[in-house]
Amino acid sequence: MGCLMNAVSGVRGRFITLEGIEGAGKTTQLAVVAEVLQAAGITVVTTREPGGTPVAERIRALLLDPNHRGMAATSELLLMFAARAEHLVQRIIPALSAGHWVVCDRFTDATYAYQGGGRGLDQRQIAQLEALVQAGLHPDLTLLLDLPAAEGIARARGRRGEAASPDRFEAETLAFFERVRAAYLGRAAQAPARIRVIPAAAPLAAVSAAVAAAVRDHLGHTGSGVDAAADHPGP
Ligand code: Z5A
Repeated sequence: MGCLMNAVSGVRGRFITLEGIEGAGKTTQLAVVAEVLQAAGITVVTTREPGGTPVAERIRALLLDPNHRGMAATSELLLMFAARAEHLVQRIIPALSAGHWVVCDRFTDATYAYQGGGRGLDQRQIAQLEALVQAGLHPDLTLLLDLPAAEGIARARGRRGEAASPDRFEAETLAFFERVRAAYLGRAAQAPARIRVIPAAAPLAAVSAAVAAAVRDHLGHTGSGVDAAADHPGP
């Protein structure tokens, strides 16, 4: 724990996360964020949660496996944070400490939205795990891609194809994703300086333009930050 605190205090790069219900366009927009930052001369590490390291990707496979549909919600919560602990120590903190910017597809806001809003777990328990695992490290900027749950589900279904079987989260109900969306919007209302809500039901070009503008705005506020080292693509 002491080691993590020391590592966090040495962090120099910036941490940007993308959030939203399934099909919101996070994976698509991650590339836009990376492109804007790279054009500003910043070294970018892209990654995702759950996942981003070999151990965390193994945990991801457990979490998404539709054969584990009966997994207890508390087990799911602990696995999310186990994957996150590994991801932070092995990948995110070293990258930030090297002065790189990390752009991550989902982070702890997803835990509040899915395990808190979706599964109904106590937000205070999530906050305790967040404090333990993150030791005060939080995203500097979060882009919340917001769209009606039914639309996100339809997009995700279209992308994977009607014939393919859904993973453990994709198999959830519309009501589940509506609770997740509401929890995300609730968090955005509580942290408006960090979480920028981007309307994501708009055509792709409009969403990409809004995402690029939000990142440029953030760059303007940070006055950042040129690092000409090599690029490090994520998984
Ligand atoms: N989870 C959790 O419960 N707790 C946690 O703490 C964390 C995660 C970290 C895996 O996440 C699951 O883990 C996730 C929550 C849970 N499950 N769910 N649901 P994931 O991020 O890997 O899986 P996902 O949310 O299902 O991602 P996704 O379906 O890939 O969605 P996306 O990345 O947001 O969307 P996309 O792939 O960029 O776009 C989807 C399709 O829509 C694709 O065909 C695009 O071309 C299309 N698209 C994108 N934008 C547009 C616009 N603007 N118009 C039209 N079409 C568009």
